[in-house]
Amino acid sequence: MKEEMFCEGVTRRSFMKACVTATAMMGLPFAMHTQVAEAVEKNGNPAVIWLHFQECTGCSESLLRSSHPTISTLILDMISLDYHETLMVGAGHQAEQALHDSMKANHGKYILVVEGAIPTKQNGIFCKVSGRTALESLQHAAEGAAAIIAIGTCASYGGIQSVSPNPTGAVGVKDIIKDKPIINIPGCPPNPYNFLSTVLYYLTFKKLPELDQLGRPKFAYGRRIHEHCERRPHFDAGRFAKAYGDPTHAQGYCLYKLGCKGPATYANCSVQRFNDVGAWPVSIGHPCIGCTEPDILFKTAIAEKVQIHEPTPFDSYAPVDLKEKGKGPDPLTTGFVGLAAGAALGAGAMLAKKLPAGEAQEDAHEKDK
Ligand code: FSX
Ligand code: SF4
Ligand code: F3S
Repeated sequence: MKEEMFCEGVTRRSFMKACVTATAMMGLPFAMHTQVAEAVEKNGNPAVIWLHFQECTGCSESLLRSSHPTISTLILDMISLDYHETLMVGAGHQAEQALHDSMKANHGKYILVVEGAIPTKQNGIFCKVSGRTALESLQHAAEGAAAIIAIGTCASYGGIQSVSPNPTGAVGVKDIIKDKPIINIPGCPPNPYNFLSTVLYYLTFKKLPELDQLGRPKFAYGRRIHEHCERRPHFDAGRFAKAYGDPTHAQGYCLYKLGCKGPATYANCSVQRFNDVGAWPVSIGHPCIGCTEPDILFKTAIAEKVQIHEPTPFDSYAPVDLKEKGKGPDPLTTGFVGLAAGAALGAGAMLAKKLPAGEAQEDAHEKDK
């Protein structure tokens, strides 16, 4: 039987699955996924202007490289992407015309997405597109925007360009635009689901999601990744990887002693993994480098250990059954996590998994040394 399509390249089933995932991520009741889906169908296609400044385009890449059910297709079908320098077919005057026309026709209504930092020294001469500095382009495009999404750590806080001595005076959108609602979706690059969920939230409720003090949606950045990391039972049991590639690393032990910043990093990548391949840095053996945190990424050495402020109480350590290797939640688990947000997780009942058999506990109790 031929599957019903939501749009070209996305089946209705995939579309509904993405709505369920996004609904759970937003911490909304399961039943609301139909409201989210209806909102997309009714209010979809808001005009979006996407500007690129100082960055590596990894944010767009991570969105476009998402595998089936093609989050990118879904996003690109939900919005009317009127201007995006690396995606649009037009170039030169044609592209400029498209930008001008969209800003005029959708004045006060379009969503402005900014990728990359904005250089401010010497009147911003370090980044120019079409004869205009990034500073001028941003100020001009922000004027008619209904809301601004700063995608990636660069647009949120300045990112790698702003690292001392910050030769170009790079800053994030919030440092320049003061009179518009701004949502930060940090991450270098950010998880495309966070962008998708933010757009869906806006389409469904016609307002911004609740933000934290750094302007990030609380539904995505409300908890530290350490709270639901698949290696957490090893942390609690005091088993740490000692070096890259040695048996402790290969067995999936906690990466804290290799410098993992998970205990101080607010993000959801340990729950809603990147795209559909189910990967995130810690799952593939690399310590979290705190890419969503302005004071950690590029400011703390990779091997440097972060302070543990809230150690797990002894009586809530994960059970250690010695048969199965620890493994994390799959994307379906997201639904449960989202729906149980604040309850189970807040109570410290993290997604504990059982641990491998017969492992030496020579590292046990070493973690605070
Ligand atoms: Fe920055 Fe995005 Fe890092 Fe790169 O463009 S957040 S350098 S992944 O791509 O802005
Ligand atoms: Fe996971 Fe890192 Fe926390 Fe270890 S320190 S449990 S690897 S987030
Ligand atoms: Fe970034 Fe750390 Fe997640 S580096 S992608 S916040 S694991």
